[in-house]
Amino acid sequence: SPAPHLSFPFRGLQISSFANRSWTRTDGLAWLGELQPYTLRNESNTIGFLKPWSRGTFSDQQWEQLQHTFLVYRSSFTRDIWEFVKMLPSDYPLEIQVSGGCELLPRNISESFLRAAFQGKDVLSFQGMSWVSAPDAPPLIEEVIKVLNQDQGTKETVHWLLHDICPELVRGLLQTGKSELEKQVKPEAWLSSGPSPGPGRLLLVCHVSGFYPKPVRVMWMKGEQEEPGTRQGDVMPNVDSTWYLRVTLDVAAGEAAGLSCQVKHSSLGDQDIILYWDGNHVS
Ligand code: 7LP
Repeated sequence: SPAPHLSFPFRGLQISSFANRSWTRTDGLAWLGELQPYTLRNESNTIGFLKPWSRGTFSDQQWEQLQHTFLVYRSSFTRDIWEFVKMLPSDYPLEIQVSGGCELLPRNISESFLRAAFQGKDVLSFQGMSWVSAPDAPPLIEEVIKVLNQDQGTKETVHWLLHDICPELVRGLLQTGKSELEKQVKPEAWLSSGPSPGPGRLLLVCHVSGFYPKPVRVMWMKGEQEEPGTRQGDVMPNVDSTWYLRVTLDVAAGEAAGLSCQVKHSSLGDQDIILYWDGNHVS
């Protein structure tokens, strides 16, 4: 099995809650792949570095400038929304979520995005050099867009953050965080039976735990063939920042023997884990 292509999308997230005319808060956080290097809490005026490698290759002076940009943005954003709300027929509480980021692609290309959601629905995004409304955005968003598009300075700053700063930041983080980002931890796997799905039926359960990173493929097999009834659970976190998954199969009691559970994970290379159901797993 070919090693899955490692990709590390960078995503900055902003969560702003406006509870009523006087109570609001804005929190920010950022992810690189599965890891969270930054936080910017409402109570704080400094970007929190959550990893020893969070600085990347930027200088202290560059971080000062970025932090200043985000603090100005946070207070301007909050003031703008108070003003918009006065003009618009919308009522409290308001939730605004903004997400933006980038991903480095092969051939030195990078892809960036920025979009905002209002009350949980996408309403606008930044495309090229201007703000555009999302399909099915409420009409009031057109007014917001008109105002936003008149601010050339902000559009230039957004473009700079998305297309210059973001890819450069990620390039640095991939160097300074390399060992943690490329960490590989092998899963262990075991079989059990679950609650009987009905008379004469068995629920076979294949548990896979302790793996990192998250992508994994687990299948119930009959010989070389994947069993069509295989049901994947959700990948759940362990406390030690590894992952856990269970995959089940509902079979007639007489047909369980000879079935196997196959686990493919990047940490295993080509050495898939294969466990055979031998009838001794009945709980
Ligand atoms: C940085 C520029 O959120 C997500 C990162 C965006 C970084 C933008 C900035 O802070 C604000 C201040 O601009 C003024 O000073 C600048 C220099 O510091 C320039 O000179 C600029 O020309 C000058 O105007 C500016 O106030 C801006 O408008 C802040 C907010 C911009 C913004 N837009 C996207 C998200 C909006 C989502 C709204 C959705 C909504 C709104 C209302 C009801 C429902 C839904 N610029």
